[in-house]
Amino acid sequence: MRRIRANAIAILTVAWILGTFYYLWQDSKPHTSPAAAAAAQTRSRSHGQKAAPGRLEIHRDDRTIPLIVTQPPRAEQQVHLLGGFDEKAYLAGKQLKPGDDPYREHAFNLQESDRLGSERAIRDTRHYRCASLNYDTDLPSTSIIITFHNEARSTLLRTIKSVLMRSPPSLIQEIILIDDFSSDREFDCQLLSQIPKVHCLRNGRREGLIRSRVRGANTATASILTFLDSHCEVNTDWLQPMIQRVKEDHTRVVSPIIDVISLDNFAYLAASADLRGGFDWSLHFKWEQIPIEQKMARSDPTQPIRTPVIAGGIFVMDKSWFNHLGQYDTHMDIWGGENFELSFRVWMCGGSLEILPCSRVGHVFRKRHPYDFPEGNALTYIKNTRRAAEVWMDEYKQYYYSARPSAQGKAFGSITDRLTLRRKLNCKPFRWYMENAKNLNNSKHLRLLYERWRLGSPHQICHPLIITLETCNASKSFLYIQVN
Ligand SMILES: [Mn+2]
Repeated sequence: MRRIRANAIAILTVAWILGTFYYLWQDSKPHTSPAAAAAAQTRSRSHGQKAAPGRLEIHRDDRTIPLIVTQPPRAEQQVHLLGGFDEKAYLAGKQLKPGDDPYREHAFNLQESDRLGSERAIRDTRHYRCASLNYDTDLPSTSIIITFHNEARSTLLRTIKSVLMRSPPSLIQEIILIDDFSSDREFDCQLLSQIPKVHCLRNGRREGLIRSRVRGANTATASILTFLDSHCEVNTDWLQPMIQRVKEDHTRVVSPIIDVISLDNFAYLAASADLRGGFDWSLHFKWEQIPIEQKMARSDPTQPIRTPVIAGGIFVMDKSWFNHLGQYDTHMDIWGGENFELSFRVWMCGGSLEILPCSRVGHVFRKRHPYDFPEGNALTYIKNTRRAAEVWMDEYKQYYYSARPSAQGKAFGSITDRLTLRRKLNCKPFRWYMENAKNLNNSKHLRLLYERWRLGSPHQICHPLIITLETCNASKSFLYIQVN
């Protein structure tokens, strides 16, 4: 009898252990299921590069604070926040006409955005422990830089107002708007400049995100730069964690967890706190699960998550560090690829990248770019990513070209200046980025894979950092990367 009971206990224990391992293994797999891929696609910055994602699936974290973030400001606060700016007149100046397709101009439901108004209560999506963290009382202030091109008035104003409502006023030195030559919007800049702390610059021709941001950074007067997209809503205490980390170490470049604002009904949805930035060899940004070892080592959910790349739309960086590292590659056009160039450069030239789980900013993720690329969407993306690959990826650029054969022979301009910069800054090789910034050596698993590759294992392992399930077709491979 006793033996039977002991056997039963042993069997149950083994089953429990196997179950636990299966659960962890499932959890650490890259996005392979359509639902996970759809969620990843929704969160990815590749607005409209691929087919539309399916059902929106967001990890809802029950441990977050189920509270409303803010009460709408009272009338006297409203005056204080917006000064002489006439919000009603501004919003009424450009409205959807009856019968117009609400998605046509902005690739999100404009009718719903307009209906919401400029301030609303949203859910505090942070882990509950974030609310009890303390930050220095003497944090330096920041210049917020927002570039826009034909942005809807209601989303742009909501971005600006959420910053004013949910940041300690002493931390906001100024909000710099750069109107990137929006069509028939000559007056937007003039009107928005009436809001206290807001300055607006308008480009005389279409420059794109990259040169517009550099223009904004050059006029910024604070020692810390905060780049923000033009269709966001910042959440409670979004700014303090980021400024604190940059104040402690000016070489850190930090970004928030980017929550999802539904493009259909503008619902504010919590994003998973277990993701970091990644990419495939064709240089498409992807969200990926934090590696299992790193996940298991995380005992405190408020701790920063080191990330190989950032999504690029929202981040905080010390201004002198931004300038020291060569700002941006200003020969990149319109949008795309600049986040890889910046991420590689930061890691390889002595800095680091982090996602801070206690900072949350909502963003409207879209399925397509609502604006035109003068040179065409694909050509611009190729030019920009090719510049990033040629300057930073050394011998690894061959993987980029095999994943994106159409990039061969496409013009990408001169990279002499950027190569000179790389030499001047004495940046490490891309191999170092792959092996150290992603910490190959600390992973037994990857070391094993490396050995198998070195000994000539066929098919599955094309390279220690590229693992495929089928053949060594680079376009189907994914990068197995990690940072501890
Ligand atoms: Mn965006």
